[in-house]
Amino acid sequence: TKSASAAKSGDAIANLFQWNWASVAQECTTVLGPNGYGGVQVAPPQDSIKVNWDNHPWWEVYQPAGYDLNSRMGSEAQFRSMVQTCRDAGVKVYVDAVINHMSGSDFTAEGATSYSGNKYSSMTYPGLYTKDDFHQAADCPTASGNVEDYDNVKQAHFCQLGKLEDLKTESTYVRGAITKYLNKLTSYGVSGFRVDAAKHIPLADMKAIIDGLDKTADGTAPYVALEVFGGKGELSQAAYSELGSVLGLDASVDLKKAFNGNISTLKSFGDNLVASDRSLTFVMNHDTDRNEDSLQLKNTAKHRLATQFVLAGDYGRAQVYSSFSWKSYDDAPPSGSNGMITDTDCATAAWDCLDRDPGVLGMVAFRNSVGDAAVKNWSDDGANLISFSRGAKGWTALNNNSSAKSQSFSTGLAEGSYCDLITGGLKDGACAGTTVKVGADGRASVNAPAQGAVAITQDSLL
Ligand code: LAG
Ligand code: CA
Repeated sequence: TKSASAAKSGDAIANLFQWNWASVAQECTTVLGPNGYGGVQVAPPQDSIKVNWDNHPWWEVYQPAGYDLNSRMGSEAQFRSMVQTCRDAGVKVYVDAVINHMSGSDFTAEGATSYSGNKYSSMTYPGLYTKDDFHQAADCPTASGNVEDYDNVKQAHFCQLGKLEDLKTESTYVRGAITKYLNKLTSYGVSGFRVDAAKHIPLADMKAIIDGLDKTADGTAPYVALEVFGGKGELSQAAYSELGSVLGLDASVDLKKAFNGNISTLKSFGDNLVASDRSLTFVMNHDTDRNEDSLQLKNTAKHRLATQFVLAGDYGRAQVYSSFSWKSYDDAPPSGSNGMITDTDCATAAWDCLDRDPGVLGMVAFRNSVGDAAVKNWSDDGANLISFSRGAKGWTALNNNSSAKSQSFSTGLAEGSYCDLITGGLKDGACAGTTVKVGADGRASVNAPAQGAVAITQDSLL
């Protein structure tokens, strides 16, 4: 439902998945801050397992081995300095919080050492958790000990998610340890959390943890986006959205369908989804990129155009996914043999830095300029060419065809010559790229590029 618009100036978040801390800091200063992103989401920063493989798979970071912040993205000092650098650049930092579980029973057996140098073994993390802090076989109704039916409340909450040792989040001690970890992050300047596997944490436990969170450096409650897939009743997005925002996983499914089919159907985008002000909306994340529930990173043109659509629209808080390229499931970002992720190099094929694509930056500027103005003047040709305004503040057309389309559109904007933000906007009193002339009747003749967009706003008026 779109009624309560979440879209606001400065709300766009770049999801720099598994960029190391030095690279995140640099991106905040040189790209995200200057171009008007309001936030950055970073990969799980807590200590994690380090497998005895030649290559360290990306998913190590989803197996916590402790709550100190020495990880394959950098040291605790580097993390802390990144948060401060980003804040100084006007970019808030959101952390992926892995709090439902610790590491997998198939890796604790290795008796391995973590990135921080912590030694741990099955359900035993010295100084943090012991066996009593975990759900045991008796707590879980399945023979495998794993969640098998994701719609079964007991299984979802008390069984292991793919062998990951499941924390007793109902216990006062465990809740306290988690809250302490999250509040340490807040004390370093973190502004909120993407809560991993939130659907597997009972609602009451999730509420208790959220209730225990300290205010952020901005003086507000932390922003919380809970990962809740599908689900019915107590396990539904509707139930968890009482506690905060939820990840826009259904939105990403709808976007895939539209961009692989006909984007004219996006006229009703968001209507049957969780309320706009409760949705962290994105085209993909690291999971959906791999399981193909969404478009994928390798669908370069569609990913870019769909991201521009999310930024241009008024449904949800917009997030832009920017990460490393991968060929097989276990592939990690470029890393040293010690597993430490090396600096992001957007000039190489190893990384796909959509967050700094000029066309995406143009649409971030569009979003910031139109604020919470409602979608108006929708038009579509029924065949992958759509356009709409945001009140009388901005207008955009998106063309999901492999050829350019020229047409006259009703823009809802005042008469004038505007600079297209996608091709560079207004620079030193002139248009860096395309000029769009809006007539006295509000109409403009526009050539919408193949699999591309045009966007103008009140602030790009010549
Ligand atoms: C999430 N959301 O609920 C993350 O977004 C998702 O990426 C995480 O799975 C999952 N929950 C647990 O935090 C990822 C990988 C899994 C990986 C897991 C733990 O998608 O493939 O499982 O992280 O590292 C891996 C192995 C499994 C193994 C398991 C336990 O792939 O074969 O059984 O670890 O050791
Ligand atoms: Ca659980």
